[in-house]
Amino acid sequence: MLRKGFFGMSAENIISTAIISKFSEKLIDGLKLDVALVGGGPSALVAARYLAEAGLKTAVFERKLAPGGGTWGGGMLFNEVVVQDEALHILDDFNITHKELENAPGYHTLDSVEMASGLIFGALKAGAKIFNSVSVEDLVFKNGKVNGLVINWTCVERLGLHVDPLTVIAENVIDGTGHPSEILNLAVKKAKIQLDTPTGDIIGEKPMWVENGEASTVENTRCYFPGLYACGMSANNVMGGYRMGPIFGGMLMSGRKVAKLIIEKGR
Ligand code: 48H
Repeated sequence: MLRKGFFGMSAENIISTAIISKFSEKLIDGLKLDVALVGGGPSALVAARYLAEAGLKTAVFERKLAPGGGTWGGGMLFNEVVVQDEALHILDDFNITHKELENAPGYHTLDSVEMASGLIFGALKAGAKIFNSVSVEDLVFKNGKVNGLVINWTCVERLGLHVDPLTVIAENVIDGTGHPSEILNLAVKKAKIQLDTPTGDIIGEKPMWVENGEASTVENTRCYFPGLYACGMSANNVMGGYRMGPIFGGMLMSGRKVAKLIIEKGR
């Protein structure tokens, strides 16, 4: 039996007020962060979990309604993905089920829907906040350092409405936007930043070479400008790594690595 709230508030008023006030609390709390992650793909979700677990105030800003990035669709919409031995400990930390291939030891398959939902759940349970349907459209850039993000609702972006954004201040920004490296691109084009790459610019992703792509994704996960890191496919793209298709160990290990770099820097 639903009861009336204080001052005779109706059930309709109680529900709407609760949602507006709780979301506002969450958003106001998220305006000043230790780490802001752009994109809620697998690498960023892994990073968010370990960062939050280490006590850093962490939030993920994801353009789509559902975080998870390219995880959900497996390979060509067959909703299974492959992960190699080296990344199994991360799946285990998230309690995600995996099974070794009998004919190819070292390779494991898992359900991509369990992976996406497990990573989202794990990041949230560790204390990271996820703001979905929010697009990052610009950076805060002050005193030669990236200082945060400029955000707006994705529907505002999609409809091309002339609505000014809001701002999030963050000590560390991670570009987890996948193939397009959107945030590093913004940094180069708008802030005229020279990234820490051989050309100062984004080199651009190369074609498929699984082993090489997996290794270079992890290797290229690092800081590219004061306050600005890249993980996952974004890190691969910025340094001109090879793509690897629907094997996800590199993404998971990249998330683990960027979290470790930021946690260690903080000590
Ligand atoms: C808010 C944004 C913005 C923005 C983008 O691509 P993702 O899944 O990210 P990764 O790098 O963790 O994983 C890559 C993997 O999914 C993949 O594509 C692989 C392994 N490909 C191999 C191959 O050969 O093709 O997710 C990125 C997320 C998405 O959810 C976007 O919606 C989001 O970032 N995003 N969110 N503001 N400006 N740009």
